[in-house]
Amino acid sequence: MKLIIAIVQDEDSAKVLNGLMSEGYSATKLATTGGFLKSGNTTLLCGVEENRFDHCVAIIEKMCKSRRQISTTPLTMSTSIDMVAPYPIEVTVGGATIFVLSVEQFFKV
Ligand code: 2BA
Repeated sequence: MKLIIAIVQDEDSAKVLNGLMSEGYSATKLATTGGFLKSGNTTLLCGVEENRFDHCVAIIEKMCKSRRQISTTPLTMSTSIDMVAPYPIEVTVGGATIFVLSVEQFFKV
């Protein structure tokens, strides 16, 4: 069994979950925050048997879009006095960021 940890954008999370549920997968949704943009995203935990792994990842890939976002990350300027100025930068976020772990044991009690 594999554990898929998928970080997706909030806008895509309902579609991904519906896609997974309708194909018989189980998933857990966590409300998370991206370290760079400091804005909300969604982390999905999904345990799948190895023979269904590719199918499960394909559903996540299909339902997630990449989007451009503007971040106003504070930029510290070194002058005689330290100044922090907002500096807009554009980044591309997602589709999905996926980590895959091998599961040693899985059971319910
Ligand atoms: P955030 O950390 O908010 O990052 C949002 C987007 O900002 C990233 O999109 C990337 O395009 C950009 N970005 C992130 N860190 C950057 C940096 N140090 N310098 C310049 N640009 C940077 P994605 O790569 O698609 O990541 C989307 C979200 O997935 C991230 O949100 C984070 O929550 C998670 N993530 C991505 N890579 C990760 C990793 N290696 N470990 C843990 N979480 C990760």
